[in-house]
Amino acid sequence: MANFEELSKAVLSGNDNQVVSITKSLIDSGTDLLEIINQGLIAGMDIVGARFKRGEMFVPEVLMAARSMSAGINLVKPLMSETDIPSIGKVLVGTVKGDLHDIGKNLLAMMMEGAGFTVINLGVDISPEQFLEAAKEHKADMIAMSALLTTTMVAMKDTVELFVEDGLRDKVRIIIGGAPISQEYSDEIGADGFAPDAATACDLAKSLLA
Ligand code: B1M
Repeated sequence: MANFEELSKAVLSGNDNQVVSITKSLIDSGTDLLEIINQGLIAGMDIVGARFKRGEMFVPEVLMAARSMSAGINLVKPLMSETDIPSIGKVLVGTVKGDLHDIGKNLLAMMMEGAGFTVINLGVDISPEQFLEAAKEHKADMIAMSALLTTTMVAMKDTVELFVEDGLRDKVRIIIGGAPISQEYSDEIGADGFAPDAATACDLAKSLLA
């Protein structure tokens, strides 16, 4: 019978077909659905996150692993009721206004999903007003903003300010990242934190929502 270790190894190697067939076999054998997610699929992505942080895995491999994990999650999720699906918190992910770079942002969204967050990927060129509206609409616990240009990173400051003006700042954690971003900048604009990479962002988000 298929086991969790085989499933996490299949995620680690980004093998969609294997992930799908092992997940199906676990479902068919009556394995607890939450255990398939936590001990197989997310466990695999945890290893991916740790290896990526240590520089032992690279962006394309991480994207493949995340995609294969999603293939497994997509089989399990429809069989669970909304309340049975575990979530550490709801996070809106987006690239800021004027900025079209989405590779790092998509990596972040996939890794956060793999870490157990409910992720809504808003896309690119997201204005402060769009972040605010989406935070209200989805009752988000956190927004994670990405910026790759020195000319667009200022939109992060505008977004934090808009959340303050609207009175929502105390209810929503805000984390930021991207090539030109630093902890110093995060402190300067009053965000809750900065992460240099997607795996560290997952740890930061977990610590802020714990
Ligand atoms: Co652009 N670009 N680009 N580009 N581009 C850079 C960023 C640049 C550094 C290249 C250079 O000049 N050396 C430069 C910025 C200079 C600056 O501002 N300091 C630049 C420029 C100038 C531009 C244009 C203005 C070029 C032009 O048209 N004259 C233009 C702007 C368009 C716009 O956005 N309005 C532009 C366009 C493009 C393409 C469309 C061609 C393409 C984007 C395609 C796409 O995203 N779909 C592109 C690309 C590919 C790059 C480079 C080469 C690669 C970026 C990337 O995807 N890296 C980039 C140079 C470089 O970085 N070496 C460059 C891989 C990705 C995984 O890394 O996004 O950094 P990254 O994400 C990392 C971390 O930063 C972090 O996690 C990831 C790793 O785990 N992270 C977060 C990211 N977001 C996070 C959010 C978090 C936490 C961590 O939240 C908590």
